[in-house]
Amino acid sequence: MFSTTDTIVAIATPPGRGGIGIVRLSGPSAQDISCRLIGRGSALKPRHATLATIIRPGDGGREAADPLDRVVVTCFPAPASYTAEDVVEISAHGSPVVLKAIIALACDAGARLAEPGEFTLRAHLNGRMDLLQAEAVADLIDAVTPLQARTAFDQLNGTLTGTIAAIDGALFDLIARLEASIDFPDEGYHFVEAGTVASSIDLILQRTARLLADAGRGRLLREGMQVAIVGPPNVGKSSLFNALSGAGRAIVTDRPGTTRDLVTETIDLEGVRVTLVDTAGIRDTEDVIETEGIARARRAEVVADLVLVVADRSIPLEQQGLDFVGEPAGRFLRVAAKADLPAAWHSDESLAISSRTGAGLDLLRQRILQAMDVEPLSDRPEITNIRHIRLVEQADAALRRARNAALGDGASMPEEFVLADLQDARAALEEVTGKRAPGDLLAHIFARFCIGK
Ligand SMILES: Nc1nc2c(ncn2[C@@H]2O[C@H](COP(=O)(O)OP(=O)(O)O)[C@@H](O)[C@H]2O)c(=O)[nH]1
Ligand SMILES: [Mg+2]
Repeated sequence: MFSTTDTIVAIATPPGRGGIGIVRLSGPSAQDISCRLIGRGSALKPRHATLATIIRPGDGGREAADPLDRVVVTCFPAPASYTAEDVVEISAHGSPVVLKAIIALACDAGARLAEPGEFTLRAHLNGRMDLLQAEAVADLIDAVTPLQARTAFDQLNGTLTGTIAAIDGALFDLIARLEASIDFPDEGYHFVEAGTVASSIDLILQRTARLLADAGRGRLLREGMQVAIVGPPNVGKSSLFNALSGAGRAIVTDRPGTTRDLVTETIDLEGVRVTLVDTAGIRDTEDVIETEGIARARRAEVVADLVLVVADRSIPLEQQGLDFVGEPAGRFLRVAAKADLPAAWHSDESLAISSRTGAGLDLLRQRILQAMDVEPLSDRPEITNIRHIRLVEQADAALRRARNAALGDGASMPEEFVLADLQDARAALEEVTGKRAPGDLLAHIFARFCIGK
């Protein structure tokens, strides 16, 4: 991918202004470069906060050297650092101008701008963390709900790594015994009997099954779900959006056709990250902007995990072009809005709510979770990332094939077939942790990171 022998630098804190902004360097020259920035002759004391001044060097002529900022410099010598290389963190005042100037000075002194995720990539390549832990770093940073953060931290902490390692270890053991049987057929004894192989595989299958049992929940927890609010104009969609998100993001007026673009807001629904999408009311219109808004609304409806179809309960349904007859299909939930006003219709298949009084909103939140098949996410699923889930499913399928081959026709077990399937299962598991990773996998995964991670 990119060179791992040079020294990289990036702003590690988020864009914008703050009390503190951190510039991070990693690589063989990290200490030298930072000492040059602060005009220090002697080495920095490891893991010690050192107060220093960043000096912008003069050009020896008209421009004199001048101080840039007062900073705290901390050096983490290899290998006890995030990347397992020499790392220096410079905590400056959190001003983008100051931080960019420090980056420029570091580059003048021989550092290179880090690529997205390059610090974590180095941590992985240097054996500090496996691939799934590196992915958990990104998940932890991206977490929106506390539960998402906790599951990501579990993975970073090594829970899933441990589970995978245990399965891999059992596989390794079984493969070794089978290989011995094949390699020494004349020794006069079998290292494993056919029946034993099948039952050993069953034990391993129990572990993959346990892991996969939680996968659906885990995936939902990690990825969250998208809920689109659709319906005719002026029925109270934007008001419902604001009530559920607790923010006044969407404009509410009594004029139909107010919402013309998609408005989204992410909320925490019992630990699940839900992205609410408010849409333009669907109607015939000549207005080009509104027409585009309606096209976007239709697309949002198609991609959403769940669609709230909203109607105004104080106006006859026919006038709104909706019928609400029969059970709604799985992905749709009917909402009868403005329940605080006198009702013009009633439907058992819809949920009455009022954004004005808040009536029915708690029930609606529950219905949203129910519709998505989410039991309360009180305990933490071990596996959440679709890449990991697919690979464990592959391993599980290979194990099943191996077991069937082992059971084959009893006496004559085709050991080679069993072995090949067991090797496939191992390969899949090793791709989860990155022990075995196809060429472009790392590039693909780390491209998701931001610069400075
Ligand atoms: N009485 C009452 N009026 C509401 C309620 N929700 C929305 N409205 C009013 O209905 C009008 C349209 O609301 P809005 O949320 O913009 O509807 P949208 O066009 O579907 O997004 C506004 O005048 C709101 O004040 C409600 O729960 N009760
Ligand atoms: Mg609206």
